[in-house]
Amino acid sequence: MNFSLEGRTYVVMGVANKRSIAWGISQALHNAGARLVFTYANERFEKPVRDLAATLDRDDSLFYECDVTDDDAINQTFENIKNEVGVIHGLAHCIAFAKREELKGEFLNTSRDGFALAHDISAFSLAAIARAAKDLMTEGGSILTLTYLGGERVVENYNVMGVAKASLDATMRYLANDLGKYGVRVNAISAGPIRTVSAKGVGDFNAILKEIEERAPLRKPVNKEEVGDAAYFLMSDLSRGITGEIIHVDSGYNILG
Ligand code: N5H
Repeated sequence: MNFSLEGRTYVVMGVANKRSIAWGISQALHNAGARLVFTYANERFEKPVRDLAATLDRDDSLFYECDVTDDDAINQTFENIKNEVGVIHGLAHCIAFAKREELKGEFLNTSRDGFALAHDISAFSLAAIARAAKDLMTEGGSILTLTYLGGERVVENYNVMGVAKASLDATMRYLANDLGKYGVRVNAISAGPIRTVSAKGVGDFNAILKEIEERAPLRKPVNKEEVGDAAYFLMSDLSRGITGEIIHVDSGYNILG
């Protein structure tokens, strides 16, 4: 069995900075020998992504802007990737968005357009991307998305993003069912709280981490390297029997009542 990812190419969508879980995933896949293709939402993220990729000891990474709210942009991006590399072996979807003002207070106050926007970017985009990426996965593949416990149960302040994650989880399972016959697996990692750009502006993040330190079975928050290693497992042949699954990389926090 092949533990190495040498000779394989993986698309990573959603690196924002060095703290990003997407960057932890990129590093783990790179260390396993993979070639990486990065996509970013708009030009604001181009330089940070290129600068981070430049720290990797290989120079064949590729970079594409991809606005996931735009079907034409998605199709064009994967057309470009196809023309450049031909085949991809996996994709990490590390993309979510909700209006900052709807990530506090009561879910009850969620707006119609805020609900639609959160679902469009955080859940539907996985389906749109899977459809475009499937044609490049001619040797089978592994699609991975990032979810959070707030999609399974109520987590204070997560609000519309929790509802979008529930949709993402179901989207992941339906895609796993559709794509299994092509040898393409689709899974999610449910990471514990990590201080990323997503968590920026979350007032009581210290309190959230303290709760993990006191109550999670492993008594410590997880880091992006731990998520990266689980992603490597899901991208490798070691996980060849797993699809439609949510793997919690959260120090065991989700088992608590
Ligand atoms: C219960 C919590 C704390 C509440 C935090 C919710 C975080 C939700 C994630 C979304 C993706 C954050 C988000 O959309 C922020 C935007 O409104 C503003 N930020 C941006 O526009 C920046 C510049 C760009 C880069 O961000 C995006 N997304 O495009 C959950 C926490 C304990 C765990 C957590 C932080 C979960 C998570 O889903 O990230």
